[in-house]
Amino acid sequence: MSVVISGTGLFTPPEKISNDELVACFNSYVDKFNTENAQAIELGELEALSYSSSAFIEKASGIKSRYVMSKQDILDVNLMRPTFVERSNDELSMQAEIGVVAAKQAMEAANKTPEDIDLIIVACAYTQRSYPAMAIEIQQALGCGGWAFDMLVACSAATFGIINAANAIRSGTAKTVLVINPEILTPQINYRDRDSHFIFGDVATASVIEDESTATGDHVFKIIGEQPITQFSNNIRSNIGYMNQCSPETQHADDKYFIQQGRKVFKEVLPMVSNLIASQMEKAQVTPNDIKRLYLHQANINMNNFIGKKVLGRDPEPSEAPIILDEYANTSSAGCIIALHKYHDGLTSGDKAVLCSFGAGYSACCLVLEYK
Ligand code: CO8
Repeated sequence: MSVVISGTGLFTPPEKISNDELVACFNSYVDKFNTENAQAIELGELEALSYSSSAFIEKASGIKSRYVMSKQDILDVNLMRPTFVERSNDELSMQAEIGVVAAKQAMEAANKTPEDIDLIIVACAYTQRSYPAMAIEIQQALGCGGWAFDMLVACSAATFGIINAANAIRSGTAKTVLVINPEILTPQINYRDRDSHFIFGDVATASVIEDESTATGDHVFKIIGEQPITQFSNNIRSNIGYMNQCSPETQHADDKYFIQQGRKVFKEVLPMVSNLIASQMEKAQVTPNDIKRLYLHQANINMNNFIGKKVLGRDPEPSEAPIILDEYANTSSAGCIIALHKYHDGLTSGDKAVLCSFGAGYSACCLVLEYK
């Protein structure tokens, strides 16, 4: 039995924030903070804050803009966070809503109807509530049967989700699976933190996974190699969770947002990922010359350039290792799926590709694909 990715979908939020807009708000906050705390700063009791800069952001990360679910309040210096009207239990929740849009597109691309889907996996960095599962809400919204569950693996959720889907198909517990990645990340960004205020955006992606024999989509990728890997690290961390309210004194502390040691992540994750891809290519008997696309996790352009060079043994052409983080920023697990969704033109039957995620945990996952 061969399992394939037979269709993908993408929901892009309607609002976009440029680096200049984000930096202007951050720098207004810096001015406000330094003015309000001038005396303490003068006395050496507090450190003055420094400006952020669009030039730094673009050079250090490659990010130029990001799409968001709530622009106005993120750029309001007195708020600096998205705000959403809480929906009633009878309304479709926001994360389910954007997941449904991406899922419908993926089903259309794969020529599938809701009746064909018998498993839905919502795989992402955060779910907006603990239960009922977002996946079960989406199952109802789409009118699918079968079963559904949520899983969280930070930036590797989508690829780990695809592997879970493939295993469900191989075991016979499902025939056609939707893996949905509704990544609403902006609520977890500390917009007052210069090191991380620029990193993430919101998005949703979806993929249909099925047996090769039932696939009729126009762009079908057969999974010919797969390996997830994890290794514990505190270098990317968020302590947000259901027990926070039990410690009221630290309930809203900065560690409840996304925090990372970016340099350490860079240094530690690069060899982990390069080795993982090399081992999977060897196992699938695929050479660097065979690889026509590298669909990599979209966190940092310098990281992707490094991995691309390591895998191919030369600098990849832009078309070989598509970059979407310039426009979308880091969208956690959805990033490599956006690249796959947008950049499959020009592939011909038999071409090989690598789909690879890496991020918090640490967690990484490499799928070797063959274009059908
Ligand atoms: N503007 C101007 N200067 C700045 C800014 C800024 N905004 N920020 C930092 N600087 C300064 C620093 O103060 C430092 O100054 P100095 O040299 O005087 O000390 C200098 O710039 C260099 O700082 P860094 O060393 O931190 O800069 P880097 O070149 O390392 O770039 C990056 C920072 C872009 C963060 C980079 O380290 C990076 O991308 N690392 C890899 C990160 C990565 O891949 N992380 C994966 C995390 S994503 C994930 O797993 C998903 C988690 C779940 C989703 C969470 C949703 C919220």
